[in-house]
Amino acid sequence: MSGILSPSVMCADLLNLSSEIEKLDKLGVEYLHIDFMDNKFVPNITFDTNMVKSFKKPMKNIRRDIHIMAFEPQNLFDAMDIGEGDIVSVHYEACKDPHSVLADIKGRGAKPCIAISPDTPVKTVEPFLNEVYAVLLMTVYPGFAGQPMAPKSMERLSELKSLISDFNKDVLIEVDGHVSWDHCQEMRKRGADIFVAGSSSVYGKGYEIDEAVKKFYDLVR
Ligand code: S6P
Ligand code: MG
Repeated sequence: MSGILSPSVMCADLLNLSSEIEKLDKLGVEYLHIDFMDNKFVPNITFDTNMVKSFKKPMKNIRRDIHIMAFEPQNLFDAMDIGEGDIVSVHYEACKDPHSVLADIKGRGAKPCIAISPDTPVKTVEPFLNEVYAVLLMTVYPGFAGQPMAPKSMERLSELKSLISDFNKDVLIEVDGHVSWDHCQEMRKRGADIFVAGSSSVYGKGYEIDEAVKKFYDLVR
């Protein structure tokens, strides 16, 4: 399978979000990465639930990749209008009962994913491999764009890939955090499938978005 791109909308031009989404859609980009933060699980706020819902309006083919950095995320699903076509990541560290939260996402017709922060052991995801579409491996500490890669991220990616292979599961790996021009190819080699691209690549300086997207696909396909 080819590498899948998910540009992080918190790094886009926030005053022109409709046209930013339309541009990605026209370029054939698969996903729009939407970071939701509750200012409790992480010390920051990005978009509210109504905004997360509104992102659907300008979308034709591109789909929402909703990364929820909030405690007990199931309380937000109605307000975000989660349903078919969405992929939705919830943090292992933020749910009392991750199994039921993942089942709730699936019940709405969306694809459930489990996210883990850099200090959570990779093996933690093992009990969820039967239930998820993807594991979202945080390669920075959740909360902010523009951070350096967290230590041991590449080793953790390889460990996750072999865990999934050992269990013979058809589960994708999404990498999120400093997925830079310099890192994305190595991440691909180590088993990443979905790439969250932000300020260290497609929304960095020097490229128009169409050139940046093409360059990214050239590196990971
Ligand atoms: C961080 C968030 C990420 C960022 C992404 C930005 O909490 O989950 O999705 O938006 O890391 O990309 P970059 O290249 O600035 O790290
Ligand atoms: Mg994210």
